[in-house]
Amino acid sequence: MGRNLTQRILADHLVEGELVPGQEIGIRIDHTLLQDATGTLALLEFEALGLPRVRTERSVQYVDHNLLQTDHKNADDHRFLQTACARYGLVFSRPGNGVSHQVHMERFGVPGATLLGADSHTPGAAGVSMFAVGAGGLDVALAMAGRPYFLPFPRVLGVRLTGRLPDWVSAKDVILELLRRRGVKGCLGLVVEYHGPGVESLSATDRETIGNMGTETGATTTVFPSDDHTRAYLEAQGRGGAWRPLAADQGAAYDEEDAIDLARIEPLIACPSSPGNVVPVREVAGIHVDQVLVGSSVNSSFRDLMVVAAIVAGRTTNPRVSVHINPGSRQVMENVMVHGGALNLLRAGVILNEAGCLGCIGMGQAPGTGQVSLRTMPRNFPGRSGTVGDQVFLCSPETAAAAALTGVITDPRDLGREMEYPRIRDPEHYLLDEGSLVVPPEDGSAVEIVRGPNIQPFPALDALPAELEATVALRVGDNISTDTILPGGNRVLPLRSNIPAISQFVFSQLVPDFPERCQSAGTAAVVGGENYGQGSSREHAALAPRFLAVRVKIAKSFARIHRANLLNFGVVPLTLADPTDYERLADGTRLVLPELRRRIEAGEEVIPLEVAGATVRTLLPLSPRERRSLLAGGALNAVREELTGRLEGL
Ligand code: MIC
Repeated sequence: MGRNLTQRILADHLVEGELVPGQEIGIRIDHTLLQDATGTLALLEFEALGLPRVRTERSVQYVDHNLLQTDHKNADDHRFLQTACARYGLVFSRPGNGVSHQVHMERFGVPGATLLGADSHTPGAAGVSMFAVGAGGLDVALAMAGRPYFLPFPRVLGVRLTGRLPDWVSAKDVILELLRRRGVKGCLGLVVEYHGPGVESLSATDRETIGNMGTETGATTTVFPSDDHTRAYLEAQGRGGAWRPLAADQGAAYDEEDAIDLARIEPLIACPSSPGNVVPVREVAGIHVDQVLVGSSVNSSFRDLMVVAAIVAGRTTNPRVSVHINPGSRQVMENVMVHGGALNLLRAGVILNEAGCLGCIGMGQAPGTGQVSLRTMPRNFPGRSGTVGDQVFLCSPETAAAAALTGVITDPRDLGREMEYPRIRDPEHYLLDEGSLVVPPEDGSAVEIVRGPNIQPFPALDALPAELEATVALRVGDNISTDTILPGGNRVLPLRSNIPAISQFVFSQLVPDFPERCQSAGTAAVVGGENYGQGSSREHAALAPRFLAVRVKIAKSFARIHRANLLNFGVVPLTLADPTDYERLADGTRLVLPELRRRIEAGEEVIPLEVAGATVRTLLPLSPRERRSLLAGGALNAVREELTGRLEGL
């Protein structure tokens, strides 16, 4: 039987393991990307490996998160990143040049190549048919060192697309439809591969939208075929030579199947405070809106901005709504200017911001108390906007533009009574801008890396002890995101290169005294429900608690990237064999894990916990590589041990 496209790309990049679902495989990584909020730590980790230069085809460091310069910290980090890039051979994308996802697709994306990014929305590069996966910074640092990326060989969900999107409905509604059907953990362990006749009606940036936000379904990544749209996009980017056609083999099979008739999709919206809380826009129409944000991580392409510009052209946005545009890249903005969009937006009262993540990660643009914010971004987890008790809805640029005009949530199809739907065509040739991409020198060995006081060394992590005794410092519920474990936002993000300082914010949204609880516990545990750690790839959500002495996390189930990050930093991720045992593990419960080290060394997968005279069964399925990392106290220790004496062999 033929292979689907996911299997073809993975087979092409396989360096370890076998293509058997569930088995761990190692794949060769062609490109890596870092952004500044994850990149400082990742570069410190890369540095700890002691290599002179990255060993990938292409590694890029973007500066898109920590853009506000309210004191020395972000500027310190940017200088560190720029000098480290010159030293180790990464391209440096300067602040203001744009969001990693958008710029990478524009300037570097290659169909069929693998991309590992320290940002969970990396799968946006599905827009140019990359196999693009989000991971913790340490995994990306190891890929930069030329090591494979390890993942369980995924099951593939084939989504057959038919039909064509109606007027006023766009790519965001397609991914919202998948989220409506499957929720935030419906695609855990799956790669979502789109195929079928409907694919050809979606442009490269439409596919980027679907891939980027596909992360919110829990999927490992999203894959699209490479076709004439892909070629047209790459040619318009002046990179037609990078194109090659790619598709599943004839008659390829999928592990699971779904189908979407694009013609039947209607405008959808994710309500507060989960991307999985999706309803038709008409069901919430009429709710007053205070803020509209278009752009950032997703829906920040030329088409997305131009459709808003066309809708508001010649009108004034509602005076009680603050309307912002965050372009995906400087190049996008330049093209919007050339095609007249910027003037329409400005004259309508829209605020044009620099290209970057901004409000998407709470870096500015926080809504006021009790205010409703409509955003085209991929996430609306509680408090992520920077405002406690926030009311953030996620929708398409069309729905956002309609609310910007009317001041209330509005089904954009209602605008059709007064105007024709503006179908935006991508330019045949974009105005290109590579001026903010700093290419590293051939030999960077003499470059001095500049470390301001905000750059603290990577903390030392000890190996797993023979036995663990811990106290439950906090028990939380289902679907806890990494935004809740360790917030983003303007106050916390600038501390990403300073683990002692950032650790003071762990669980600060839920309890004010988490660090003190850990201190009095000596060794601490955290207990979670289903899908613990969903959302961002930030490895700080594993490392900062570890720094506070959290050595064990026990949950009903874990999100993919967070589980990998826990193992990377030597935190034991135990899954409850019987989910009802969750009730026994309240705050303050004392736990003993007898002979933990011996059991893991022996490959035992059932780990008993002694709790108040009873035994709770937990599960710890590990690959040999994960086992080594956990025993060593983290992947960096394990790799260092492996490298000792054989650095050249890497
Ligand atoms: C996000 O959308 O949560 C982020 C900000 O892009 C993160 C990365 C981070 O926490 O820095 C992500 O998704 O990985």
